[in-house]
Amino acid sequence: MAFSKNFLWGGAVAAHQFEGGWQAGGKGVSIADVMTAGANGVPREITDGVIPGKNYPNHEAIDFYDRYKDDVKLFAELGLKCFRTSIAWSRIFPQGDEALPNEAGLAFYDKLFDELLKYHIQPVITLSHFEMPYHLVKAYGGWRNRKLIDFFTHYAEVVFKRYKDKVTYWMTFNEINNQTSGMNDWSLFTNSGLQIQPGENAELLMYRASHHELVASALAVQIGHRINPNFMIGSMFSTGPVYPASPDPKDTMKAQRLMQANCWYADVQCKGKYPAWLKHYFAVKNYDIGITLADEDILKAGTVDYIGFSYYASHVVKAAADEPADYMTPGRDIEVKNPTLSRSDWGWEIDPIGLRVTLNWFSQRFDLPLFIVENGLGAFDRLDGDRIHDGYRIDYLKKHIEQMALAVNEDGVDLLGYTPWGIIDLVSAGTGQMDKRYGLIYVDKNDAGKGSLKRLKKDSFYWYQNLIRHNGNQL
Ligand code: BGP
Repeated sequence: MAFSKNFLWGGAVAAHQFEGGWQAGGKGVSIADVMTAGANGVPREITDGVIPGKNYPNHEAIDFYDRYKDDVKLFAELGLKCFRTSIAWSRIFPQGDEALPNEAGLAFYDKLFDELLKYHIQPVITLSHFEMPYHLVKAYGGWRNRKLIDFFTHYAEVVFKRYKDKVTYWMTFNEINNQTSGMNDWSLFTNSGLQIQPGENAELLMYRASHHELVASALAVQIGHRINPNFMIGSMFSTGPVYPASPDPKDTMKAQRLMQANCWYADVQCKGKYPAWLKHYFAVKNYDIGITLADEDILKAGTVDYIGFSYYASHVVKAAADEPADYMTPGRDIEVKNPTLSRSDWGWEIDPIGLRVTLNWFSQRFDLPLFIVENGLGAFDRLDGDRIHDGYRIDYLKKHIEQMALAVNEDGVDLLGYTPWGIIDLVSAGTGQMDKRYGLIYVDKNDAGKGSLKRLKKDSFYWYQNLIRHNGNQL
């Protein structure tokens, strides 16, 4: 195995899932601050503002805000070359629509980036990771409103200018494609701040909101390159192959449709234009998305420099017996368990070869450098004194890195780096729980929000440390 000497071994987190300090330094309420913790199969609730007495796990999270120096020291000991996090938009613009930024919020990220750079760890930054000021939802209806393009690009410009000498790798929106595949209250809210009212067409609003985000993203790419031509500004998609359940061509047609539906954002962000099938779909559905000629020019001029993506699992689908001719109707997908794969405690299929499939798929289709910015195993960990023997996590990471190496060495994929998700235990985005752990560093806190917040190194910490030391050549 041979990774380039500049290969970016790292770890990934997102501001709202680990910072805490939800009101510190003048931070405004973000959409993550109005989501409760789920429990035992009960999904997270999106409340109307912050309601006293409810359990909001992101408010304290793991208190990185106050402990960042000690945590960065652990990342340095681990040997990270880069660290992927996001900027909490509501720290910089508490309401989202102010003219002037909040200096205390900007200063926090200055301190954090300086601390990382002190140990030669490159910050890799997402501008919006399931996060926006809640005020933009209440006052403007989230991304359904075109005005958000101005608010977002203003925010992007402010942080690009401020950190132009500290950050090279950026991403605009985290898993921007989640809203199409999810199409439920949670995915629409976290991706676009959409709250669908009775009688509204959720699909139409989702496409409109996505279009606004894509225009904002393309403008941000252009603004960023003007501020620092060396910036690498990427997209970020949630990915995973969709396999047909059988050799029946209908199942292949269904699988292909789902891949298209999941990856059209990549066509827009990487090629600068909407794919023909989707324009056709808008016309058939009579959806007025509001795509102007000026928007089309913006999309063309603001294509990304690399493709960042998350990879956790693959999927298997089957066409319905009465599958409609367009194979598109939302909510009609029949997901089938893959008999050849095992699953995580949360039922996510573990498919290392699927990562190689994904790397090849993106590489052939877009011919851009790739960056795996999330991958990992959410699992229950057990303490054994002060140790956590998480051999299952090591096994997961090892098998994925093996496939990654094959993609680089055998298939010629241009891969910039690898940042496993939740390098330190944090609040799960989907469940709001702490006990769905991804970290190589354990944090003493449970689902009920109790614990000392003490950090402990898991077995996987030492394993990854050794792997980085040998630049991936010693699994
Ligand atoms: C991705 C998100 C992350 C993260 C991860 C794991 O979709 O970008 O924010 O949370 O998934 O998901 P979960 O936390 O639900 O296990």
